[in-house]
Amino acid sequence: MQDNDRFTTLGRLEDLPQAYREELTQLNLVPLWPSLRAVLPPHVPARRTQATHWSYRKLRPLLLQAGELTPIEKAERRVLVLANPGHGLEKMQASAAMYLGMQLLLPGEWAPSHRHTPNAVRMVVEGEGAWTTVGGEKCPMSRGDLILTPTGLWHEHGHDGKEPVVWLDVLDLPLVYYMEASYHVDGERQTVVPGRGDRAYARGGLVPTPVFARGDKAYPMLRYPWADARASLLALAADRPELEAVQLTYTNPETGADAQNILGFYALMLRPGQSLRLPARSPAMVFHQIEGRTSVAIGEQSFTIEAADTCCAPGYTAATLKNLSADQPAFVFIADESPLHRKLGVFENRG
Ligand code: 1HN
Repeated sequence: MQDNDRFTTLGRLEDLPQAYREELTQLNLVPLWPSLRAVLPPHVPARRTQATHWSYRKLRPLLLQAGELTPIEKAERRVLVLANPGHGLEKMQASAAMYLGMQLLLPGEWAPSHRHTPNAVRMVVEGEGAWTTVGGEKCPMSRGDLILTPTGLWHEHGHDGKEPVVWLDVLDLPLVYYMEASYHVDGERQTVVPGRGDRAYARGGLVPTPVFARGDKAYPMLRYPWADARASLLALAADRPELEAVQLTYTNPETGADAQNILGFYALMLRPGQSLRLPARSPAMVFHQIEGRTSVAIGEQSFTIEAADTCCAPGYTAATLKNLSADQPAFVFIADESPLHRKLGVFENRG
């Protein structure tokens, strides 16, 4: 018998005398060895997260129906959660650390001000005229804009336009809830204060430099307009024809670090007809199609994501994305758990 075979079959709970097991239970004690392989499987972690696709064409009528069924006063946030069946729908998780929801705000509605410990971002899916005020900064919402509502900052949503507005919420709620650190506080309507990060930090590499005092905001840029991200991707693709992955990271312009502490956010452009293999890395990923159509192969599964569709991939799994157009670029918004994995020291890239 080889050394590393010696311990592969461990004792089961049933192997222990009933009286002994009962005595352990009485004292809040549990034997480790019957569960050791489950919590520490060989080579690859157990993952509940399943590759899952949410079609916008299918969910949109149900979200609009929610607008008729439930007034905003009865919902506070009118959201259909994109729940991963691998975790159980009631857990409202897309992955271990990521929550996804599609939120509807109708013209004239107001989603009142509150703040909470989980970090959120909004990726605007459709409609014009809505805004989110975050920490006093009023952020207009247009398709593809990314708006941060980092931990602890007051935020409220309003809508002065004429058509329904929908956005994708991405939160680190499952992780913060698991940590028993998730709570919210209700607040008053915010007073809008002057100053817009998307103007102050409009050009990469140029940051405002006060002479007397450094900016004191932990999150100086709250709105990342899609027009700027799209133009940057096209410029990067044109400048670097050899570049395999035309990708941008949403960063904090003062520190250069990820925009938020736990989840990472990226904009990816696939050139016409391009196929891109993303290596198997430890964090789970979410893909949201902003423009075009992309086929996504995740392990044995594959989906076609159309504009406004969303899908997720478990960690430790390679994904291949292919732009299905031969003459137009495709644009994909990506969220992942990389900042969390890197900070915790468990990040792996297995190629
Ligand atoms: C939240 O505060 C919002 O402010 C959206 O729009 C979704 C999901 C869970 C917990 C808080 C929002 C949320 C949320």
